[in-house]
Amino acid sequence: MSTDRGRQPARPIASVRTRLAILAVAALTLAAALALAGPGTHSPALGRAAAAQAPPNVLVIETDDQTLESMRVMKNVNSLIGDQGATFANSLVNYSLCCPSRATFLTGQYAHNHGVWTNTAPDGGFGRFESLHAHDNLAVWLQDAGYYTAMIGKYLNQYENQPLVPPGWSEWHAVAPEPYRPYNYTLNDDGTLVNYGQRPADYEQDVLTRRAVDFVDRRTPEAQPFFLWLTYTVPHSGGPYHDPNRPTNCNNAPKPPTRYAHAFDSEPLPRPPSFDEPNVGDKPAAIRKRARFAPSTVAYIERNYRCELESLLAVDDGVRKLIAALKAKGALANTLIVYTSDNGFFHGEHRIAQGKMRPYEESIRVPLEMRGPGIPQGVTISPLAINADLAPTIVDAANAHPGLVMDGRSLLPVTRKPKVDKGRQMLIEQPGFEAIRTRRYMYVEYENGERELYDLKRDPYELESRHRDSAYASVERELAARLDLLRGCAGSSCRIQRADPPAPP
Ligand SMILES: [Ca+2]
Repeated sequence: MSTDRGRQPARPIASVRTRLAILAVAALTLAAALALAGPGTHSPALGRAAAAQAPPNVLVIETDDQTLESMRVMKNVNSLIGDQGATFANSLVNYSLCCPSRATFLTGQYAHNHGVWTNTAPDGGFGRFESLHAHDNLAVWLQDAGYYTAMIGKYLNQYENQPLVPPGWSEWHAVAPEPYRPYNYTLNDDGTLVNYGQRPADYEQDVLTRRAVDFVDRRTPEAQPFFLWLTYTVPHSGGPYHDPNRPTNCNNAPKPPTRYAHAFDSEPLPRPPSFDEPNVGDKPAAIRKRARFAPSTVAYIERNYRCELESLLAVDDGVRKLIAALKAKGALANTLIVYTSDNGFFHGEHRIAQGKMRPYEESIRVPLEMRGPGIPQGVTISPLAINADLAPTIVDAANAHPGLVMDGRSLLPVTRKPKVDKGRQMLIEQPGFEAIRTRRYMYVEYENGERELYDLKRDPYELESRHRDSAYASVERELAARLDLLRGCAGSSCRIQRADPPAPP
């Protein structure tokens, strides 16, 4: 938990100024060339030069607790982002919990390096992040690189409008201190606290979309590129338990807008082989002690699942409106758009009715789709990605300079050449366990000495841990050695690539 680990020497301000000066000279040179070309003429070569030099806008849309499985209902996200760019089929998070995951987004670091260990003080939450990284995070780096930066939605847990606008943000629209209320919440507009009521038009996700569309409308005529982090708060559940608007069957569950009140009323709850897992003898005691589900528990999971999907349709509408706004302004082609979630969620797999913070796939896998300059259209990327890659990707696209040693890597090269990936070794960690996820295996070491090992190629639902299977002894030894290298890694030592150890016949 060293606080200065991974810290680079302070950036020389001159280098930022020099870079801005070079950009300005380049822009002037281009303007002069365009003036010589005369009005009405069009030079494809100059067009390419301008496109190559203009830093892209960056729009990151992040949901809260959204599973990969739920992406099947996000028709606009899939058709307007994934189909127009890259869909990452195997994207993970280092620590599947809101605040640590968002701290990773803002630093490009794994939890053991960024030091935000949970959602609440003293080891986590906004206060912990701010004390460690207030003046050195993605927003600050992008501002230094000449970007206009904005956050709309939920910021880090326990952010309660102190300070009214944190450093690094040119514009600020945070729902605080209670981000999960669909109605009757407060929005902090650049330091002015605005209270929203309980009319259908006050529905939080739609208000966030309106703020974001307004932002795009205002900022896209500007030459200055923008970075917008739009963080919706669904499908996370949240109070109040009784809302004035339909649907009442989603009280005490994620709350959809009235227009989607019953869109998934008859949607069946997915029941993969791991649902209410019949035999958990291979699993740690925390799972073994769980009883099979009572019918009332299954009904609860199903209702919650349906309300989640309905609430996500509000986000899907928002993405359609945002893309339309960018297109109308001619800014779509030069905007890097990223869609993701901060962590996954359980819906009954392995006898876990709800929640996250476990090493199983449902918890650590998240949606990740991106489109933008240089990203090929309609590609599916099977190599592993992780949330620590997002900051490096954005820094790469924006030509910014990170103040921290980042643990992830830019995803832009792998979208063009998936074969550059030789087998990434991802660290999954949180208090209580550390794990290594490779393309084929998941190996977990718990603090109390328990172990799990899954061969995901043969057992994608993680039904049978092989940690006591002698046929897998050499696989386990090798993964344990690799995990030893990763648990204290920083920067390049987190990015080792190895082929998977061979599985037994
Ligand atoms: Ca979350």
